[in-house]
Amino acid sequence: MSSPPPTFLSSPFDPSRGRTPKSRFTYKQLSQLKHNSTTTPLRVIAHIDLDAFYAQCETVRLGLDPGLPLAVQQWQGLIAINYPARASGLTRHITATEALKLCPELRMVHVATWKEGEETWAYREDGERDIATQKVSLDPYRKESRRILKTIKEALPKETARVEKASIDEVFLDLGAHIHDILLARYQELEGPPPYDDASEFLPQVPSSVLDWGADEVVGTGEEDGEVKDPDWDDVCMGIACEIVRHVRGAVQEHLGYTCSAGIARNKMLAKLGSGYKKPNQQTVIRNRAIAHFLGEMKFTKIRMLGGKLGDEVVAMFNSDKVADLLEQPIEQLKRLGDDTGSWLYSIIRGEDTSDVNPRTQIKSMLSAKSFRPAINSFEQGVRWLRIFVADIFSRCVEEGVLENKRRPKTINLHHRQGSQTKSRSSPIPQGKPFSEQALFDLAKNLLAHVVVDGRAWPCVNLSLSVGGFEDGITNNHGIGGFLIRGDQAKAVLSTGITRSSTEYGAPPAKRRRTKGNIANFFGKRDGPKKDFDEARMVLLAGRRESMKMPGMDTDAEAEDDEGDAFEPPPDRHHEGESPDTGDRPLSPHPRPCATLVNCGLTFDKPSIHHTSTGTPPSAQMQTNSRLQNDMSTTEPITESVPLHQQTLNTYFCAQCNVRFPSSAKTEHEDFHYAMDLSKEMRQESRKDPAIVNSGKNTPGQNTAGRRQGGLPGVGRGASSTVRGPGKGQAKLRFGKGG
Ligand code: DCP
Ligand code: CA
Repeated sequence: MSSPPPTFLSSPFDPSRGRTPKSRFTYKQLSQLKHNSTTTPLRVIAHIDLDAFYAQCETVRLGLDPGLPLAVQQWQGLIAINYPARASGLTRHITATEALKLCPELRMVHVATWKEGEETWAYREDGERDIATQKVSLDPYRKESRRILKTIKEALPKETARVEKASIDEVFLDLGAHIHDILLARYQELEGPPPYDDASEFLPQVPSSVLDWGADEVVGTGEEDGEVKDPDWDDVCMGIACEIVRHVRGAVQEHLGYTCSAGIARNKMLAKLGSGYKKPNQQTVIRNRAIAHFLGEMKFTKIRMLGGKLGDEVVAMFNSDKVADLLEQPIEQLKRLGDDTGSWLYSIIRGEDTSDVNPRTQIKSMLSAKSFRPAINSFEQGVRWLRIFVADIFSRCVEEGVLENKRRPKTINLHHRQGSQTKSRSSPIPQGKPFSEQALFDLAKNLLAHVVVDGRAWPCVNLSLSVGGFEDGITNNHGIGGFLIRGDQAKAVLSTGITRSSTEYGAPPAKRRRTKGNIANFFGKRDGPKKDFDEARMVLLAGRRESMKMPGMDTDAEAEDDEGDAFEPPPDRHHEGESPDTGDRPLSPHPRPCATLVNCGLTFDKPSIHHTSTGTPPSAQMQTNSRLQNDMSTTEPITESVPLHQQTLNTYFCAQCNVRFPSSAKTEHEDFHYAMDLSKEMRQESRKDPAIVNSGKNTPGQNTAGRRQGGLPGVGRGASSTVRGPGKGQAKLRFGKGG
């Protein structure tokens, strides 16, 4: 497909095009380049991708010869393999043992791990590693990723650089504005003004007939006379881009010792295909004149977004994975995939993509997760893992500048997977007080306690913690406002901001189950669960007592300021359907949470959690598992669900909830009611606690509202009754929208 560096010959005078030969491009299109327009045909995007990234990180860190085979190991698997090792036939995901057989001289470096009780991750010797008690840390690679990004930015002029971090080892560059500056400096004839001051006038012809592509891989046109045609300004732009990218890659190698590959083309889709075309340490340019040829020979499953389910669907529908075959399909045929998907596909296989290079490189969320083999079985074990997750996340937050209050997350989310069911709990992170590891840990523990108290928490096969909603911090919050609780902070302080979502059956509550003996007997039969439940319950109770002692709790005037967001439910991606996935997920197995849910004692921020409804798009019905952007953790919580049709089989009816459940969930559901009743007791108990008894100004109506609205036992609106009476500000402290 590729051809030797082309040599362009000057075109002779072309009478068919008027007196003076002109470019195909206009002054307007040239000026659009300056503004990084996504539609100008002169646009140039580069995609830079580090070669065997983690492997290079280890080679650089250990000062090894990059010519020697090296692989990065994660437990028994290999997650990155350098090119010398690939030459021996090693591929990702073969086991370490298999790799050594293929390449006996292979150097394997195990990723760093977090270990409970230690303040940071560490590289450990073979004997010190334990999959059961440790978790992988990608911090060293994130750190290198940041250095590389910084170097790339520094290699570009500040005024025109437009860099998007696409993943831990990839960036996109929109080179338009930079190229525009270079063009005007090199070719004075482009300066303008355009003839007759008309921006739609064509540019003069390119004066040179030869473009120097250096050692770059130049994708050919596939036409015999493809290279005979004169270069136009789009070719010149590509040539300049090649120079820029060569310089950037050189800087990364020179300053940091990393090699990378790059693709240069008119949009992101093509640039990304280009960077993977020749590796390692090479750059490939796909000129506009070569696009059709380049794509025509390609499998469309290599195109971004077509590598997964959608690609499989297209293959199945058209019985081919070749772009060339799809090009023959009229748009109407492609629209069998849906109007929007069909139109998108029609354009993308023709090399059209106007997606923007988005320079926003700030982290939006962070995730720390672990899959357990074997599963874990107690609250205590879960809490130990939370310690590790919190240490991991907190150290990343520190790098984000939380201690200087530059940025801080607003929400904390816990995902817990038991069998095929995933439960999620989230709560706001108090914004007015210092962000500390302990505070984060307490919130995390509280979320897990909620999961446990809800019942059916063990055995747990996957646990993950994430923080999200990063916002720029307020550097001076030491004024009076800093000591007042308001909005999200108030919610978290009250421990009532916990939002719940899960694929578990049922939830609802109401009356005490009386038939199975007393509490001690019930749990006495199952020693573990009882202990577990008690521990979780203590955490919730202690957390709540603590929160009641928060300064500012008895302030009502200030709460008035926060009219807008006081006690709004926290953002919860599981409720907002942020996932890009649509259409192909099964429906949530949730029965509609019953209206009495919030009367169950253990109450929730939102009275309604998940409604199963066929009238809304699946993406909105499902608690989805959005990819956490800019977070490169390899593990993500998985949400599973049971198709709706299965819900009607073998069911039993819970009169307390007025909801039908699968028979298999009956015992659990009864336990659930039981747990709810226990929580109710907790609430009553806590009301007797002087630390949280209100100052006497709340009205009976408030307590009722508290139960109705949700929150921890005895807290919620009832807790706001510990705040001095329903003053002016108090009237605005409402829970959620759920009424
Ligand atoms: N990675 C991982 N698991 C995967 C894919 C990637 O842990 N399934 C990690 C290891 C890689 C890094 O992400 O080094 C970047 O992924 P790439 O797909 O870019 O692969 P490499 O950079 O290793 O190789 P290449 O030279 O092909 O880009
Ligand atoms: Ca890579």
